[in-house]
Amino acid sequence: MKFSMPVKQVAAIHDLSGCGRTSLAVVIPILSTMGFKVCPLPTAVLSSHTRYQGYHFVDLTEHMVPIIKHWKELGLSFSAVYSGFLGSHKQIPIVEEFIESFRSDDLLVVVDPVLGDNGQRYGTITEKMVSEMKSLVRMADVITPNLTEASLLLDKPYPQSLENREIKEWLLNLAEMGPEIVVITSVPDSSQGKFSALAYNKNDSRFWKVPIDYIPADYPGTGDCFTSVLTGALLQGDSLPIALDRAVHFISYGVRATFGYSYDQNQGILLERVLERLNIPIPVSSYEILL
Ligand code: PXL
Repeated sequence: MKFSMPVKQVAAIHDLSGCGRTSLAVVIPILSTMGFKVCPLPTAVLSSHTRYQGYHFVDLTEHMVPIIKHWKELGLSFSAVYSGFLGSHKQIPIVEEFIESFRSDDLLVVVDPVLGDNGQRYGTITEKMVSEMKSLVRMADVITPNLTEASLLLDKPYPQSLENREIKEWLLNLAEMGPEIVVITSVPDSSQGKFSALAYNKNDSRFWKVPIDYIPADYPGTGDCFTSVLTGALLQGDSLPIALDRAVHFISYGVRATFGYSYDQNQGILLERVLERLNIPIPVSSYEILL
């Protein structure tokens, strides 16, 4: 007998960090709240994310293949594969093989090429990881680099600001690498004080932009929260601009809910305070089409 699957399943390929709200610690609650079952394939276990000093890091590369083998034996299938922080460049071919072996017509492949932020690579990210990540993004339907990661993938210097014309070129260049949908987050506007998330959809050749007011705080894990909401929204059937809108406004709300406290920013946004907002009808919509 073939079992029915009342809830869509997402394979989430990320690390598990015990302190700070990043990776699986935010991916699972967000996607669960949005109605999806998450099957975590952990890439590493860390005492905390890498922005804290002195973190303990356990690379799980050698455990991934046996885990995947067991999943195959169990007959698992997925509506989406969503990868993020990887523990070693040796995991890239494993993730590629995973995607190939779970491919189906309606599998959504989301790759967040987690490499760095604010113009810097994260502590464990090597040059080899950057070059291998260029190969993984080819297999994705959707990629969501921040501006630092986009510059690493395109071998361009990290820019202080970008004109719309330039950011469109970056989006097109990334789409040429393979993905149908490219989203770049944390893009400073040339007009001061604003940041935006921008997206390009190769299918209809349209560009989208959702601006956001700048708040002078830097919370780790917001990229993971962003891509989790975007993935959940796309799985729920939202259009790209609405999914982008929901992801940006969720982060913005989370940052505002957190910013008023005197608080260790490395703990990330107070996700527990804002999760339920994921289930209210779209409260704000501020997307623009870039012509
Ligand atoms: O949020 C991205 C991320 C994921 N995983 C680990 C990290 C970071 C960012 O700092 O250190 C371990």
